Amino acid sequence: MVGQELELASDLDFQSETYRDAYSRINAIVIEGEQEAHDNYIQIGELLPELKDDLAKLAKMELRHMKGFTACGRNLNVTPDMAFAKEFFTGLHGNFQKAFAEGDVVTCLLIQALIIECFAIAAYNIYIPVADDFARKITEGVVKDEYLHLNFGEEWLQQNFDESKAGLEKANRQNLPIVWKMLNQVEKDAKTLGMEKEALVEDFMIQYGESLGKIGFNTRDIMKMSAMGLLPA
Ligand code: PL3
Ligand code: FE2
Ligand code: FE2
Repeated sequence: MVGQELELASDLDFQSETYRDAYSRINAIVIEGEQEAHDNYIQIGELLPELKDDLAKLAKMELRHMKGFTACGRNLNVTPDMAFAKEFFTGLHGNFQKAFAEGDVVTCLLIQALIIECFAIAAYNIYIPVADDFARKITEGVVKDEYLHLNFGEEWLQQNFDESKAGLEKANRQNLPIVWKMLNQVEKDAKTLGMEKEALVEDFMIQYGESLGKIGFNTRDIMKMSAMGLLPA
């Protein structure tokens, strides 16, 4: 596996038109994702006023990530396709805003601190071995922070598990299929950057399943919730 990745990495031409075209969309997705993550943590802070300062710190990290990835695109002379990226996130964005308007902090945390962070952790870990030197260093720093963000969500949901369980199951059913759709949309461009969809799916499911286990779900629950991803969005 590692050998295969290294071989692929050496085949990549970061300056080619094909690579840069795919990067214009993937880079935009990551920039938009980090910006929305910032906004989401600020909003979660409004729902959890006692944790507002902690959440503001997480939000600030997201802005740093956004700037780091903006520099990665600039370094390759790529203009990020931000309109594409906004569209890419509409499903999760709309569901987050709806939950926020209802004061539904459990759904907000599931979308941002579990689903989006697990998606980011999987994507960044798969990207690191095939990235250009500049982007690799930035991404290595970013992914460490994402584990902290995931951990924040896990801890809050674990401490409030009994009251959150049903809400988490419902939010999982509504949002996991959207992630599957997003993965399919990004599959071709990710492959151009040397990232395989199978690896992304595998890393995402391992990370997400582990998180659900830490929060308090048993194996049977986790299997059931994972299978929900396969139902129509
Ligand atoms: C939360 O902190 C960040 C949210 C970002 C979401 C990223 C999703 C990435 C999917 C596309 C995979 C490509 C990764 C390549 C990195 C330049
Ligand atoms: Fe981030
Ligand atoms: Fe994050």
